[in-house]
Amino acid sequence: MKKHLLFLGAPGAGKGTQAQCISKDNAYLHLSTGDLLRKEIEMNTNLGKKVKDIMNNGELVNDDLVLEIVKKNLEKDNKGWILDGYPRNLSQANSLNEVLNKINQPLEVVFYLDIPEDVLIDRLLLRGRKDDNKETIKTRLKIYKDTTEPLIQYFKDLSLLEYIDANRDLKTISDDIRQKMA
Ligand code: B4P
Repeated sequence: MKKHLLFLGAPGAGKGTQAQCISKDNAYLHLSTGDLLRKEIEMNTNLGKKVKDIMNNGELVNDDLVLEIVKKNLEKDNKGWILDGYPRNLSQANSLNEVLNKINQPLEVVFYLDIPEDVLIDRLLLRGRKDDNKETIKTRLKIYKDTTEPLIQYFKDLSLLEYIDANRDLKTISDDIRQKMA
């Protein structure tokens, strides 16, 4: 059973939803950079104050800030982990690689949740989080295409990529992921 997983996909593809479900099953650490950053905003920490406007505009938070959070959390004792929403660009992917080499916990599989754009826009508008409005979604999708999408080829070249059709019901998707984790 694979225990070092990464979920990749456009905003609203369902990375958080699936990562939560799979991490619960296996008592893995669910490391969502989006959730961790939102927590900092909620607690009004210095970091939270720095990232609030950036996130509400749908832009990416500074690489070094996110890396700090990821490192701190990966050091926690765990049975396995799921990275959700990290890395989001090539520089973050390289930093992650260095961190994982140091702790000797190599990535075993990357699940790429693929979904048509119109479906994810509808999903996000329905969810209605602060950054789920038409204007911000447009920004997030553009950043995704420009900076995150190249990671699909990056992980494919490393033979880590598993394609998941994310335009199905929740259970069918999780069953597919579980099967590919075995
Ligand atoms: P994230 O928190 O990562 O959120 P996301 O990409 O919008 O959503 P996700 O794909 O997890 O979708 P979800 O399961 O919730 O990022 C938010 C912001 O944080 C970024 O814009 C950025 O500013 C910042 N950030 C995060 N990581 C960063 C990093 N590494 N570097 C820099 N900045 C970073 O699903 C969406 C909706 O669809 C939900 O309502 C869900 O219920 C529904 N849904 C899911 N699966 C479904 C299905 N199969 N059928 C029907 N509905 C479904």
